Amino acid sequence: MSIQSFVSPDLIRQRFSRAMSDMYREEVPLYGALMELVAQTNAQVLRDDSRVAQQLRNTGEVQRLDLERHGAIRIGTAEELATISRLFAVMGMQPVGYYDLTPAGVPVHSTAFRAVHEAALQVSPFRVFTSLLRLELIENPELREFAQSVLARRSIFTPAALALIDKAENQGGLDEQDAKAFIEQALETFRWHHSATVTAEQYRQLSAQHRLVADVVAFKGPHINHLTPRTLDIDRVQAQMPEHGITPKAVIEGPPRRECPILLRQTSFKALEEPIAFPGQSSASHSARFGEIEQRGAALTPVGRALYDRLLNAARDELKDFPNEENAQRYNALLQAHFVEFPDSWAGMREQGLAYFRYFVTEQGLAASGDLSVSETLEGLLSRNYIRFEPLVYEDFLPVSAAGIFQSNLGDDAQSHYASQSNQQEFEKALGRSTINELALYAETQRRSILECCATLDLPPLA
Ligand code: OOG
Ligand code: NI
Repeated sequence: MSIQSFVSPDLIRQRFSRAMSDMYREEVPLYGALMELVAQTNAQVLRDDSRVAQQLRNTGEVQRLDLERHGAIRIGTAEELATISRLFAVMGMQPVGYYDLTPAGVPVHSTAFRAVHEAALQVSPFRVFTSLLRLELIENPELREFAQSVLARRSIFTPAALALIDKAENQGGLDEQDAKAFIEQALETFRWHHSATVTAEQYRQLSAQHRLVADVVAFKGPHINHLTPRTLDIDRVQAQMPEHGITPKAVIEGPPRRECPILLRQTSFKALEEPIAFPGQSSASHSARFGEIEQRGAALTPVGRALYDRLLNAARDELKDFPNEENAQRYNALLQAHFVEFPDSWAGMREQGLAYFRYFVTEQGLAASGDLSVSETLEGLLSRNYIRFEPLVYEDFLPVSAAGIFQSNLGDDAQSHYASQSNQQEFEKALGRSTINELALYAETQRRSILECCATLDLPPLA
């Protein structure tokens, strides 16, 4: 079979992301309402704020905005994680970053599957935050063994999905017909199942250990638990949610509101109390699925990230409590006060090396391209307006924010403390490969953009 007949992994991902969105809209009607609210708000921001509109046009993000969403799943075993990694690879998604949630009392560690090259992200920025349950943290040995035995019996992939993953790996891709079948079959893994695989009493025990343990162990597969659209103004959406019958959590996770947004701001709301059926006649309810929105800003360098972490921790330390309904106003004020230290202009952030940027040749640059000296510097080209820059958008997640999202959706009684260290090695052993360092990806994209400018301007490579 010739290479030409394969559907590109980027297109498979784009189609899969759409199929998943359609499935989720059917399963969780509030998701449809949220998508509409976000689309309206984004259109309004693009109309009202010419600076933001121009920036998103320059970077091309405006074209991917409507496609942009992330989902999240929770996996039970190492074997499941290794296979999900192969499934995502068929769609050009790789595990980026390692997130340890145990310090926040959530017994999982995680990665985010996503495309890694800016050209691929442009076709579809679809991401899936994927957590692996750490059963070794369950203290009761009988319950732990029970959970292990339940998980060992289940198969979360359809036989056809497994066959198509093999086929894609062996052939190096999938043709049109196989790609279509793959999308249908892969989607089955993420579907919600109304019936539990354990008895009502076993569900109760698992749940008493941790709600998350029940959510992973008691069901047939890793149902997608939320699908998050990207908004251009999270405060505006948050303020309008109540009118649309949506009650968000009290505090927006991440940095405070700024002129020049950085990293990621997120808020979530409980979507559904689901009736579940147990073998036999009994039933109960389970809250598995929730809604979330996010606003993305600039990716930070290690220096910028260290500053962000320090200021966030300072605000939280001064609050002396987890942010909640009662202290939300004070928390926001503390965040604003501490983040005064973080420069709020793109130029300032670039000069201090706090964020990653993409560079573009300007009209003037193009006009001058034949006459430039080989000893040009980046700063020299910038100062004469031959090139300009835009921030690189953050494509990843934040562990403190993720912990806040987990907790608010699992219920407030879900906080526990685990005496365990972060274990990236163990996670990667389960995954069957190493995770990719997200900072290296941003640095490469920035570097590629500088090299492209040099090529366009007929200059030897800078930096
Ligand atoms: C994942 C929670 C984390 C985010 O956006 O940080 C997350 C989960 O609840 O499974 O989705
Ligand atoms: Ni999320």
